[in-house]
Amino acid sequence: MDKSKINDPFENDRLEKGFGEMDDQNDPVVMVLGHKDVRRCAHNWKTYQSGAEPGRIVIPSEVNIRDTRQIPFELDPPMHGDYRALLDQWFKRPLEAEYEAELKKQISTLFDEVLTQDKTEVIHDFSLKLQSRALTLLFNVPFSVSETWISWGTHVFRSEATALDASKANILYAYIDEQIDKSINNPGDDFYSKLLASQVNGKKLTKEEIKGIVILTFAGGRDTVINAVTNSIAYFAEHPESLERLRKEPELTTTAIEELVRYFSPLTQMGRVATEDATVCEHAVKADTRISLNWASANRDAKVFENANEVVIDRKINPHVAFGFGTHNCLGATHARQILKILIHTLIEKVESIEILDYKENIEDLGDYKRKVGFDKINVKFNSKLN
Ligand code: EMZ
Repeated sequence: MDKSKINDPFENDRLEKGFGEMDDQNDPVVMVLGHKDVRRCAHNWKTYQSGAEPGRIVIPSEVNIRDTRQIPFELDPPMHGDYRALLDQWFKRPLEAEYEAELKKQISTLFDEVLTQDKTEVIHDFSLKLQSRALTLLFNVPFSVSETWISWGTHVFRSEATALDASKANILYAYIDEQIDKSINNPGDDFYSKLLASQVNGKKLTKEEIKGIVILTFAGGRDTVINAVTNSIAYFAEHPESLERLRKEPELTTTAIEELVRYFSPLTQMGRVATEDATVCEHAVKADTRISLNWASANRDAKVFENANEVVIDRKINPHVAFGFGTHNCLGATHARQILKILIHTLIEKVESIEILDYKENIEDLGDYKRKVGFDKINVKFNSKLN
């Protein structure tokens, strides 16, 4: 029953001192580990800023492979709010009935594909396809475009050989430039055209700003969604009793999703840069050094979550921070939650059981801390409900 488990390597340090330390390309990070402290620091955007050098608040830092500022997440208030207000409308579209119906169709078709197979490699043959195909709805572009996105693999900045892959990043940048130019010449109903026609504070967005928004849309919800989907499949493979419970009580789905997202915490942490000398958990943090808001650790804080290391699918009170906290909470959360909801509903409808055949874990290396975030590969057999 251990295959779907996600460890919590931060527990000791969270209990003993409340923070952890790691190096990242000679730019050290003080990780804030407790739920209360994470929320407090996330709130304090004046001292812990997001609008630092582009790429620096990401861990591993992307300063060497990216000059474009990702918007809105690498901006601070009040500018952040101005862009966020524009984007929020677009990113709430997954709640529309037509969008939901299309997503349902996509996920249903994908299940029909894998249910005929003796063996399915979930990452590449299920989750990556699901994520890329669903993204065509968010971009409002033709379904066929997803083929190109699938060919980029699970992360747009990382490859198997290297944690930061500049040549891979350049493929994405060139692609986005091309799509923006296409929409300039031939405007339509797609996301690029929408952004080109938008204004923030009475000014049209620049091409560079649009590029920053689009990079975030591609990169921010990619490996995170893929891991959330894959980890959910692994969890239901090992916990048929949870699948049965949801079959009987489908109204529990929303609660179950929040719990799975808390437990998996697909994005371990997000950085901030201190604008002044500060103190975190009695630990001095110098101006212009980094802290991180460790969502994964906060989500296992026993002061807040009873049985924090277990998936309790009917957990009643669940103030998790898996989608971040405060003004920067995840822009793609509505889309991600819809994906997981339809994934679970379709699973209930079509799948009897899932067997894990073999797998290789994906372990994030954070110096002293090794955290499983999901799988590099995992072969399963999906058994159809009609059999
Ligand atoms: C950045 C980040 C955003 C970063 C909410 O997270 O996700 C990472 O996967 C990307 O590499 O560039 O978009």
